[in-house]
Amino acid sequence: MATADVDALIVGAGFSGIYMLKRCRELGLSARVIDAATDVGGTWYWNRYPGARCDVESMSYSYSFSDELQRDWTWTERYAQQPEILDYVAHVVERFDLRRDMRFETRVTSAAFDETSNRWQVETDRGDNISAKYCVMATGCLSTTNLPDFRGLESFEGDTYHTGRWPHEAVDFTGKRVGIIGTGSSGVQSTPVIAAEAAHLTVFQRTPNFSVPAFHGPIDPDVVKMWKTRHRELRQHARTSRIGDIFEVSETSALDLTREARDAEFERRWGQGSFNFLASFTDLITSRAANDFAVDFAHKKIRQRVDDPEVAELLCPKDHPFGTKRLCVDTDYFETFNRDNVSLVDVKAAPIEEITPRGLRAGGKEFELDAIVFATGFDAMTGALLAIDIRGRGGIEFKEKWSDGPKTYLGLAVAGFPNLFTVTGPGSPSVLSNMITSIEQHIEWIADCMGYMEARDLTTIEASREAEDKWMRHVSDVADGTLFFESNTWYVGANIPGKPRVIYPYVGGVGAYRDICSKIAADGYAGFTLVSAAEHVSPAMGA
Ligand code: FAD
Ligand code: N01
Repeated sequence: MATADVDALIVGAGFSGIYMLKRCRELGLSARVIDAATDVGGTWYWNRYPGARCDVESMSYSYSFSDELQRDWTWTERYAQQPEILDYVAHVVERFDLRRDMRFETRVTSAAFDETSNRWQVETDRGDNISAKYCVMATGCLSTTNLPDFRGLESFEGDTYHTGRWPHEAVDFTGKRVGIIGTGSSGVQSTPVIAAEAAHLTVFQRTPNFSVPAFHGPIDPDVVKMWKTRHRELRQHARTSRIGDIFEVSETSALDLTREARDAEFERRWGQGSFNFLASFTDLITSRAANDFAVDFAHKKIRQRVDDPEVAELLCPKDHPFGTKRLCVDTDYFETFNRDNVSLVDVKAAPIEEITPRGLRAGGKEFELDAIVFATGFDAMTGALLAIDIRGRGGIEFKEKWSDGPKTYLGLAVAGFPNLFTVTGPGSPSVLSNMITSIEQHIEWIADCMGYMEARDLTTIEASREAEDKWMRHVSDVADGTLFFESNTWYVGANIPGKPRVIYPYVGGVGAYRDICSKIAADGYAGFTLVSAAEHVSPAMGA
């Protein structure tokens, strides 16, 4: 592919890129997918750490676009493990014969919009030069790992791992003293599994996290039967819901009930596992008073699960409202701290000073370790996009345009960057939802848009600056009505030094967002400028 000319160039071979390719084919467009990985899967290719699995239930965490696919594929567990999800992704790719238009072990390094040809010129680290009418960034919200700049890291004589770049070979911690830094979803999932294998596990915790029990196990055959017979109705429900899944929606404020009634409802939801608890009341994310009830309830649960009261207190999150940092869903996370071979170190009180050849020093004390696991997360939502040198009209750079925080129209398009689409980009619900629902909505919207353009012989579509500004104000206004800014999280860019402090996802909900996007399309892509070949005047002609 040293030089190529395609209708659509798609960056990323995860759930997004795979479905985008399928939809491009259906439109009769030539398309290529490029990924830096050696194979398909995106998140599920890179995150192979012990205990990695989805925490949206398997039946929902899968494509809905094909009735046959949904009927034929059967998950084995309530929350599928990483290898099973990867098998599923590979199955989809083979089933729809998508692999022949994919290229791996290739990183897209730059994409520049050529105003003369009205096409994107894309370059890779292998020297490819691809010309494309459309450029779809399916680069993932959580694909650029964050490895903090720990002093002395290079000097460590043991093994180091990042959860988001886990090796393909089996890692054996038997007999080893392992340290894990990070207590987000990756840390919470891997800690119990590593603890069961290692001689000793030290968990270095800066901020404790709220976590709800998964109640994980083999998938219930009745649930499978229900989904297989009612999948159209259930998926439609998910698409119009707030978080892209089929939770029972509460219509009650936590403030309207007596303490007994409120706790009974919390208890019922807790017992259902996963994100059901977050949907207990209408106002957990908008009212501090309502949220405090959830905080108290979750603290009570931690104290019940952890034997040592001092350790339990350390594990109780007290500096942020419930659900404003990505909620974890765990299997035996808190109980793991009851094991003799596990210790918890508070690195907020005594920060990590350096990595040493023999371990890690925090608060003046050296912890001797044979291996360190960095469960330190990602440069979320913008990291992968800003790692590519993207230049739009007049050579304007993405980096420059987003220096104060991302600016998009609907999280899908960027003014000054015609025919470029960002799948689940900043300013869309993406990471605050069942992402497969959000991915499908974006891909279908983009494909419909491409179809609209092709049918009318249009050359470019570009978000207007006014529409973009208005959308960003809306994204910010909606977030202002919530508790999200009360947390130091990657949702607001707080985990990466120097990252602009704004709200990255759209918190208005999946269903409401879908309606907005659909209306914009139905109105002839309101807020976008669409130009036909005949209307384009070459800049070379001095227009
Ligand atoms: P990704 O899967 O991230 O794929 C993006 C791909 O783009 C990657 O393969 C990357 O290599 C490639 N890429 C990026 N930049 C370049 C470049 N410049 N050149 C070439 N290739 C490039 N979401 C949920 O809704 N439910 C869950 O239960 C859930 N579990 C998760 C568990 C983990 C461990 C993680 C990290 C995330 C989880 N997510 C979950 C979010 C998950 O990222 C999405 O659900 C989904 O898999 C994203 O798919 P994607 O195709 O958009 O992006
Ligand atoms: O990353 P995170 P993650 N010193 O950013 C700590 C999805 N996901 O990979 O909170 C000490 O959440 C940091 O501490 P603090 C999901 O969307 C889903 O776990 O910043 N500690 C934090 O504890 C999730 O939200 C699943 O104080 C440092 C941790 O590292 C997203 O991916 C599974 C530090 C990072 O937590 C990211 O999750 C996995 C430092 N210098 C991931 N720097 C499912 O279950 C960072 N930390 C579906």
